[in-house]
Amino acid sequence: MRKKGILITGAAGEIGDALIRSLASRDQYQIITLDVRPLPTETSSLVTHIQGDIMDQSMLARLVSEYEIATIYHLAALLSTRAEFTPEAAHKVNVEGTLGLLKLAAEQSQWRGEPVLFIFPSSIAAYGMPDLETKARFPHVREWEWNYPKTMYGCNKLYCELLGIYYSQHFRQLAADRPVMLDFRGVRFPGLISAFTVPSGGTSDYGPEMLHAAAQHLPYECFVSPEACIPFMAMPDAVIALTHLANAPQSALSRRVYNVTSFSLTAAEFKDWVVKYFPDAQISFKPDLKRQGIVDSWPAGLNDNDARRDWSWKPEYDVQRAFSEYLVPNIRNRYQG
Ligand code: AKB
Repeated sequence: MRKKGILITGAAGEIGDALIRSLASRDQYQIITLDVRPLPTETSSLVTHIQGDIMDQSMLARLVSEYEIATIYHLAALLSTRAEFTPEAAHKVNVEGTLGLLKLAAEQSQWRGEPVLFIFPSSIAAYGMPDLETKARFPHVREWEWNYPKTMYGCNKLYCELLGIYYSQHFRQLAADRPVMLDFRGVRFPGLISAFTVPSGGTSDYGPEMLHAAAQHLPYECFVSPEACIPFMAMPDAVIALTHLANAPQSALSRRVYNVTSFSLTAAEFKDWVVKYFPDAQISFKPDLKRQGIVDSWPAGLNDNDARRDWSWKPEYDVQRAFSEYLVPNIRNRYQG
């Protein structure tokens, strides 16, 4: 008998950390995590961690021989800035890694006779606004608009959404009487801000970096201009989005990939919020052409009406509450400790 489990890939990253804490507190299934890195001690005691590469097919085969995977949260990815330095390596991890897991999930769905739930965090990087004037004219982009990503990471995310939809509709049947497909669901996240971890390799990182630097009394040079504007979300809301989408009845879903968002800020407004709580913060602006270009190509805001209607998505943290109740108290605690 295989043990039932939930698999989280890329578990040592920012979303992984928050998701493990949330699932471990209420899920009855065993949580199996996978990452090329070890997990921090605080979360490693909550799960069974496998240190390995999602590209390692024999490791994945061993995994499914031991566990019946009911749900996969596939978080592993090289983020937008890092992916621009090594685009082909990013393609390997982001696309080939996802393809391997989708195939595994599709096969497992047929063996189980029940769909494996495949939850995929996508990104605002799946969009590509052609210029700043168009970005200003479309402040709340819908899921099907401006799907012209400009980064390798954005191309990877958009394509993997399509692969997920493909695998949930077509798969070579292993047996004629078991035409069960996987259940693929994705969310397009804005820039995420955690009080407990600092991001690395992304382009929305300037927001959280500004805040974490200020809390440590460190000067910070922001790599985009004060006018640069994108949507953001506090990490607890990202976990709520993933778990609520996972728990939604399939009959309620009118699409497979949903926008979710919370608040949009320019880099100057982000700085103002940081300075409100850390008045001695030393934040200056020195735009990096390449990273500025990436942020300029992302929408200033998302329309998440479909998520709100279909599975009652609603962020708990607006900008005021995110700073005053989640970010600032926890970050202060972290660095004072
Ligand atoms: C990144 O900056 O690459 C990510 C994202 C917006 O998906 N945080």
